[in-house]
Amino acid sequence: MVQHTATSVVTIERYIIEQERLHPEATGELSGILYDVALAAKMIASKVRRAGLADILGSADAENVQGEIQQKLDVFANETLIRAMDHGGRLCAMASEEEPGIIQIPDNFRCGKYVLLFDPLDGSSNIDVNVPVGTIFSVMRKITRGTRGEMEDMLQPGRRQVAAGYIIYGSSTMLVYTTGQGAHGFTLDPSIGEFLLSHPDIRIPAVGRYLSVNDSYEQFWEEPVKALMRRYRGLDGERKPLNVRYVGSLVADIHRNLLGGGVFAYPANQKSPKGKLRLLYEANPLSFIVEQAGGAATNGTNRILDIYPTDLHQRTPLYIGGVDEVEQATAMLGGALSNVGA
Ligand code: AHM
Ligand code: MG
Repeated sequence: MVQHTATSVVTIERYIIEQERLHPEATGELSGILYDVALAAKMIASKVRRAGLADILGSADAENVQGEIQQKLDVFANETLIRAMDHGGRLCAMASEEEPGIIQIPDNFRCGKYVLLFDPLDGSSNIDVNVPVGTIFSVMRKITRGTRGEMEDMLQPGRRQVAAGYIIYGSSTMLVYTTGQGAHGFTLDPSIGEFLLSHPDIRIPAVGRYLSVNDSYEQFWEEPVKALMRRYRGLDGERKPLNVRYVGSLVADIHRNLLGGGVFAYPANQKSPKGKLRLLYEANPLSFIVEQAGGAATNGTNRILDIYPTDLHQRTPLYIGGVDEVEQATAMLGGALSNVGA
């Protein structure tokens, strides 16, 4: 890794190029995908920042003062990502939480050797109350032989991701990504429109501080999950209690715990036996990042990154954060944790 001091000004473009130079065999295609995602992120950030003005500038499906048609933000984010990514010649297909099937590259554009999976605007129901939302993305190498991307290219276990990241649209906009050499964070400087390196080589604190869980589902949890949550809260006397913090916006909850330490849990419950969160668009990319930061992620019985997906929109229970807390989950839920940490 190229070392930078806390005061060097390093743009995301320069950082990606420097990382690429460490791999003489790299073709630059992956770097190109990351630039394009960063560009889409800036476009989405600019729109999200104006979200509170939607009523003033025009209502849904009506023309606003700029002559644009107002769109729901999640639809805008989805289309922005597709338009930013479909013509670069680096992808052979995409998949989005917002679309039922594979998104093919239009015939007039070249197909590349990667697939991109994304959740364009996670937590978008929080926009109305000015709570942070996020974009999550995952990049896999194409494994099938033809030119176009196929379902088999999408349904690969998360450990085969070559890059993953998220963007948090909060009090500032941040992009955190990994290509398997640590997790690095960049903050958007809106005055110059650049993502600047602000959090090189993020490490999740070894001592957890936070527990993020929606415990309004407690009545529907199985007994071992209830016991685990009592453990996290220090109610069984086995550990120091964690502090409960739940935004209800996945990227914001993960981001806080990544920097502050702790665990995020979205267990299965009797009403949602497979949990709520999506393996390919949410759990896999976030698990890759958290593992690269020295943490871990499980569905309770298996490491998230080892799960073989069978369906594009598959859901999974998720316990993700510091190794100690995730190990506690696997011990109490009957799983075995392998390959934790980076
Ligand atoms: P979405 O993809 O429909 O936006 O839902 C995902 C969101 C996550 O951001 C968040 O962690 C979770 O749903 C919250 O769910 P709940 O309200 O059940 O706690
Ligand atoms: Mg989502």
